Amino acid sequence: MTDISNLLSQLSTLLGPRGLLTEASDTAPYAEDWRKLYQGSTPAVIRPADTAELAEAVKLCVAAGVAVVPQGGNTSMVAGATPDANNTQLVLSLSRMTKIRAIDAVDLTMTIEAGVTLKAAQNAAAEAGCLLPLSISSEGTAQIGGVLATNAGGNNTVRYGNARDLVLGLEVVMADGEIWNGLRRLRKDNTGYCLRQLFVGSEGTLGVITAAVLKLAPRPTEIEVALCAVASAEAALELFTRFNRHDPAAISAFEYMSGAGMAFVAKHIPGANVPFKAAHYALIELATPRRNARLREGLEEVLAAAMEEEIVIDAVIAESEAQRLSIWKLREEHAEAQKREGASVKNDVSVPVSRVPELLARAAVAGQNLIPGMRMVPFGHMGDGNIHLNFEQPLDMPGAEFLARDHDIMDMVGEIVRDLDGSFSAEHGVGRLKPYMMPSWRGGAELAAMQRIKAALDPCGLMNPGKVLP
Ligand code: 2HG
Ligand code: ZN
Repeated sequence: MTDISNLLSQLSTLLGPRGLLTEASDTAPYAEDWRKLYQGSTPAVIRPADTAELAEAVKLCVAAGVAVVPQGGNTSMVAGATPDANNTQLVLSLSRMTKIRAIDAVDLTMTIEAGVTLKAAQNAAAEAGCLLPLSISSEGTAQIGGVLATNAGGNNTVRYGNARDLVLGLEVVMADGEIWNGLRRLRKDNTGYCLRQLFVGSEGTLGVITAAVLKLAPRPTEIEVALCAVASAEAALELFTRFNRHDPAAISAFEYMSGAGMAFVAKHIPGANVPFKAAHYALIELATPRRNARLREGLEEVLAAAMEEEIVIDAVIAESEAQRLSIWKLREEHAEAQKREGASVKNDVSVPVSRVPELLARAAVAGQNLIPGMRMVPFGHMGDGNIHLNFEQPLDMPGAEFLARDHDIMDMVGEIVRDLDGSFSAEHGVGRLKPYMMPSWRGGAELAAMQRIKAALDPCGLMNPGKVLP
C-alpha cells in the first residue's frame, strides 16, 4: 500500500467536500456494523455523486493499492459492509446515488440507482401503480445496491423469489474502475454467461453495483393479513400447507414467530400491540391484483376449519391498512427487540419447508444441552424454509461471555441444519462473520471455482477483502 494521504488528496480533488469524509466523528458510523459485533476503522468514506465519479475513485484506489468496502445502508447481519480495524480500507458509500432513472408500467420495470432505499423504491413503484415485490425488515434503511449485492430475500420470497429473481439488468463499476453498463430490461437475453447474476449475491467482493433494472409486479387490489396463535410449529406448517392447497397464487407471505420473540417485541417496542399470548404464531398475508378475488372469504374459510381442528387457537384479521401495518410491525421489529434484550447469536438458516418443525425441535434440545438457560428466539420466513434460529444470552450469563461461545452455537445449529439438507446462510450472506464456514459447506470444486472467479475479476484483491471467501 502506498501513501494514503496522497490518495486522499486526489480523491478530495475528484469528489469535493461532500464526496469525501475524513473526520473521525463523520466516518465512525460507517466503521461499525449494525449488530456491533465488529469495531472497524477507516481513514475516509468516499461518497460519489454518480457512477462516473465512483469509477474514477475506484481507479485512484486501485492505482494506490488501497482496498474499498462498498456500503449501502449498513444493515448487514454478517458485517458484510464494514471495514476491518487496520484503518487502511476506504468505505465506499452509495448513499448519494439516489436517482430513480425510469419506471415503465407497461414493461413493469424500474431503473434505479444503488443508493435508493428499498422503502423509497417501493413507494416510487406504488406511485406508478405497480408493486416492487421485495420486503425486508430493514427496508427503511437498506439500499438497493446492498439488497442486490447480498441477494436479500425477506417476506415475499415465497411468492416472488429473492432479489436475484427481480433483476433484469445491472450497472457495475468493475474492480479495475471500468463501467459495465448492463442496464438491459429484457425478459429474454441469452448472450453468454449471465454476468449480472454473478454480481448479485457477491457481497461487493467482485465490483460495485451502481444501478439496476428491477422487475415490478401489478399492484394488488386486495390484501388480507391475519395473525394466528398456532398450537405448535407443526401446526404452523399444516396451516401453510392448507393455504397452499386452497390458493397458492394468493400467498404473499407466511411468517413464523415464537412466544419468546413476541414477548421481546411487547417489552421493548413502543406501540407494539400483541393481541394474544401464545407459544407459536403464524402471520399470513394474501394479496392479488385480480378483481373480486374474495380473498377474505378464503382466508376465513381456511382459518375456521383450522380452528375447528385446534391447529389455530386464536386469530385476528386486519380490518384496515393501519391494522395490517400494526400486525406486520410485530414481526418486523423482532431484530430490534432482540437487540434491546441483550446479546444474541444469530443463525440465518434454511431447510426444506417440510423440515422446519424438526429443525426447531432439535435446536431447542441441543441448545439447552450446550448452554443451559440460553433462550431460543426462532422467527422468520417459514413459507420459504428460512428461519432466523437465534439465541439470546441466558439471564444469568454476561453478554460478553455468551458471545464468546458464538462459534459453538453456530456450529451446533449448523450440524442440525446440515443433517436436514439445509444451508448455513439463507438470506443474510456470508460477510465477515461466516467465511470460516465456507470450506466445510462449499469446499471442493464449488469453493475453488469461486476463488478463481474472484481472482479473475478482482486480481488485486481490493474489493471488500476478508468477506465471503475464507
Ligand atoms: C428479519 O427477517 C431479518 O427480520 C433479521 O432478516 C433477522 O434479526 C434477524 O435475525
Ligand atoms: Zn429475515
